Amino acid sequence: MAGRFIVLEGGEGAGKSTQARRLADWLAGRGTAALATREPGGAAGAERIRALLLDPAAPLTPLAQTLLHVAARVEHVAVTIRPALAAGIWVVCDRFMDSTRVYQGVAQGVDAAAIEALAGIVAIEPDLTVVLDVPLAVSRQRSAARRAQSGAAMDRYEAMDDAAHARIRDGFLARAAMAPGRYAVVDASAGLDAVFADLCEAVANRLR
Ligand code: T5A
Repeated sequence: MAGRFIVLEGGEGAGKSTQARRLADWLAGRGTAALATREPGGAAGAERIRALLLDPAAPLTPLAQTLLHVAARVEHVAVTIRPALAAGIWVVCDRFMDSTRVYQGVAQGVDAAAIEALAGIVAIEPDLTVVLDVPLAVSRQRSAARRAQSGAAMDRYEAMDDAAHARIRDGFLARAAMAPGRYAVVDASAGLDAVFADLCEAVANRLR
C-alpha cells in the first residue's frame, strides 16, 4: 500500500516545522508509519543546496533560486519521498512546490508557466496540502523568537519586505481557494495545541 503525501505550507513562523513533527508522531501513534521532512532539504545533497539558498550573502536571481529549489526538490523526492511512499510510509513535508509557486512566482515575479513546467519535472503533487495561515505581525514575532532561540541570522526570505510577505500570504490562500478538495486552511495564530488539533482534524477528515 502506498503512503500518503501531506504538505504543510504557509509564511515564516507559521509553525510548519513544529506541527510537521507532531503530525508524524500522531500518525505513528495511530499505527501509521510516518516521516517528517522539510524543504528546501530533506536529503543530504538537498540540504547543501538549502544552505546556499538561505544565505543572504550569496546573490541569486529569482530564476536561479527557482531552479535551485527545484533541483533540491528533485533530489528530495528521489532519495526520501518516493522511497518512503513506496514503502507505505506517510510523508509529512514542511513546504513543497507551492512554496516555489508563491515565493518565486507570486512574490518574486518568476514566470508562472516556467514554474509549472518545472512542477511537471518534479512530477508528484501532495494528496493534501494544509496551509497554516498567520497574520504578518505574528509571523514576524515567531520568526524572531526562533532566531533568538537558535542564534541564527535572518535568512534571504525572512529579509523580504512586508509587501512581499503579504503577497506570499495571499498567494497561499489563493492556491487553497482554487482547489478546496486538495487543500485545508488552518488558522495558525492560535496556540500550538489548538493549531495541532485543527491540523489533525483536517488530516483525519480528508485522508480517511
Ligand atoms: N522557500 C522554500 C522558497 O522561497 N521557495 C521554495 O520552493 C521553498 C521550499 C525556508 C525558506 O525558503 C523559502 C521559504 C522559507 O523562507 P525555513 O527556515 O525552512 O527556510 O523557513 P520556514 O519554513 O518559514 O521556517 P520557520 O522555522 O521560520 O517557520 P515554521 O516552520 O513555520 O515555524 P516553526 O515551527 O519553526 O515555529 C517558529 C517559532 O514559533 C513558535 C515555535 O515554537 C518557534 O519558536 N511557534 C508558536 N508559538 C506559539 N503558538 C504557535 N501556534 C506556534 N507555532 C510555532
